[in-house]
Amino acid sequence: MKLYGSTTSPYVRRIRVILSSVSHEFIDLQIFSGEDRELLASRNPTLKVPCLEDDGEMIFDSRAIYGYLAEKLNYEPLTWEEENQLTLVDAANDSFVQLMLLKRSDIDISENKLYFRLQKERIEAVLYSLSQQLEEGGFKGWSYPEICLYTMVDWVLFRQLHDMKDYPQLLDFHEKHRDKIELTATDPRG
Ligand SMILES: N[C@@H](CCC(=O)N[C@@H](CS)C(=O)NCC(=O)O)C(=O)O
Repeated sequence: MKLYGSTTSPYVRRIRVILSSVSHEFIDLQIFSGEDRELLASRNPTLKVPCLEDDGEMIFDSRAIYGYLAEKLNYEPLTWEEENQLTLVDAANDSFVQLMLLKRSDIDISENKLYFRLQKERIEAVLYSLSQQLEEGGFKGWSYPEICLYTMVDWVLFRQLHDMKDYPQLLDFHEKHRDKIELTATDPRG
């Protein structure tokens, strides 16, 4: 089994955590240029990571990869509540990725533009909802939704994408899990 990704991507990291006890090869790519981008393009036309190669099959997108691995590893399927939790995390994570790519393209995202406002509004709405769920006892185990929430929060802190002090529940959640071996082993800070 081969996982194509990068060490910094929160979407890749969630799958690396799932694969931490499964024998696999991790192909660490610099996805935005050079030979690595060509390799990625030859495997995955969406040009995004992660993607997984197994038994001659390519699976694109962390959500599909999780479904594939869950079946293979005989995990319980996600409940609809967990699917919704994932959708929330993915929505905020995607908006963070968009804002980061805009910044890297030297676009001033502090301008009052519809596209920027929509991303920021979604981020706040989702972070608030996730905080509420934590307050109400949600995300209390350590399965896929918690792993995805952790890798997003940790990536936001690592990249300094957002001031998280308005979301103490998210910071407490982060603190609670940060020393787990599968998280220290996949820390984007190296
Ligand atoms: N829905 C995808 C999102 C993956 C994604 O956005 N990955 C980022 C890295 S964090 C990426 O490859 N971005 C490249 C691009 O947007 O061109 C998934 O869950 O796998």
